[in-house]
Amino acid sequence: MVVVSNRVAVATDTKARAGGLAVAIQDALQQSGGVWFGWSGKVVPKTPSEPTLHEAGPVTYATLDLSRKHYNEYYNGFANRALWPLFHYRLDLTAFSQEHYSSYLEVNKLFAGHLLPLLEPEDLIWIHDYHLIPLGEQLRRSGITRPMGFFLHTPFPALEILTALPSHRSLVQALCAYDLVGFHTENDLRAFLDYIVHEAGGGIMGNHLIHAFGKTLRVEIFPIGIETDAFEKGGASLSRSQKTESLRSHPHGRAWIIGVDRLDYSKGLVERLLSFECFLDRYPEFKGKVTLVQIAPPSRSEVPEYREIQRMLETHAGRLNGRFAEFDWVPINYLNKSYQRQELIQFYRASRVGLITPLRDGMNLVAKEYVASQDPEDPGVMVLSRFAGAARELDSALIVNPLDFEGVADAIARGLTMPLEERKERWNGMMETLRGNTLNTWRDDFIEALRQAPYE
Ligand code: GDG
Repeated sequence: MVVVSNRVAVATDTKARAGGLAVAIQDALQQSGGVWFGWSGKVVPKTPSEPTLHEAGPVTYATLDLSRKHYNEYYNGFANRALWPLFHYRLDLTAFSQEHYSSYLEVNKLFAGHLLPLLEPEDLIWIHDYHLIPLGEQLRRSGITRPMGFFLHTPFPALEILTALPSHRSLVQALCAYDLVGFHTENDLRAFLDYIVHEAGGGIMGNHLIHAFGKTLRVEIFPIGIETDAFEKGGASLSRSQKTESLRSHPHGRAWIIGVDRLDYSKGLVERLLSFECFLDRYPEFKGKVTLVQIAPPSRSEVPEYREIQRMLETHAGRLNGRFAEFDWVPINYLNKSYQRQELIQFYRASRVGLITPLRDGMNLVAKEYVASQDPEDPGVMVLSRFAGAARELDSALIVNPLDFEGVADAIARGLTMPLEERKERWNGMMETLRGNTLNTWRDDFIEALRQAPYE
């Protein structure tokens, strides 16, 4: 198997440090043998002529440094200032530049060129995410005919949004070079099919197959899961730890509300703080009793829109704390840094409410992690945005519209006062889903579908 993603988690990184997705991919590669190819994360003055290879048992990690120009134009530019906002329905933040688009294509071509010599005749090729959409097409142009799959981790936007991108047609045509394209939800798949039928003049053939741009391919939903077991066990083993105890014995009977998000405008963080302000106004009896802990590790800080969202969050957190805090209580703990996964599990488990309110999200793994970390005998309540892919599966959460601040405020209050029986019932419903569809199920289902290619 050959996996290509923008960033590669080389196995020298300990499993504790690597994210769940990285571990799932590493495990699959360990079983089948293969290559994981992508950007090293390093930026150098000039594009290097060869990738760096690192052998770990049956797996070869091949990473390429990016030149400063490519980093600025491909990564910060087209991927994160055009595709990311557009795919998250933020036309107002979408900055299209022909120059950045050319760099995006150039890097995809560069990756294809360096990947070719590493391919074996029977390889299955699995490419991840919006940074690398044209990679499959580039490989096909070099004569590669073997099965290639692509999974999109972000939402796929509605036709009217996507067509605002000048290069929309070539992008969708590139997607159709794959044998299998996977999305998180029905919504994303529907938007894609809408484009195929109404913009590309293609056809839906049934049985997950479509025909467009002279190619037949399979398109299907594969909702990503988490390592449910690890979060359940992690939560249970931590339940008697000192930290969880101290978090749980809220001073003065206070309850925690938790949010964990990369600092990204798609996560609805400013709107979340405004909803929390609305909650304190509408339900003053909770003043002094509830604290919102918002963990927001910085992300993509070389992109101006990310610096702006950080500035706005600091302003609002400071304003709200100034407005409501007492000498012995602050309403918001805004933590602009990252924590170890075990620590996150403790925060999840100790929090009465998980407040997960993205404005748009492919899936949102935090929502699943919050649920899986709960104490079965005393589970917390999740308030979840209808615009997170996770809301499709976790529909016994309290589903909200993150732009309706009063609605979110009411849901927070309902979560904080929900009787144990109802909390348990809702939690059990969600756990059934999370146990049935884990990260490994997602990975294995995708690979199984890819094995059946080509579909011509
Ligand atoms: C993209 C899509 C889709 C966060 N802070 C810390 C930390 N995290 C971990 C969480 C979770 C992961 O990062 C974030 O995953 P999300 O799914 O919530 O969001 P994105 O990063 O935007 O992911 C998303 C996902 O891809 C998978 O397809 O669900 O829609 O946007 O696992 O726990 N982990 C640690 N410390 C932190 O401070 N250790």
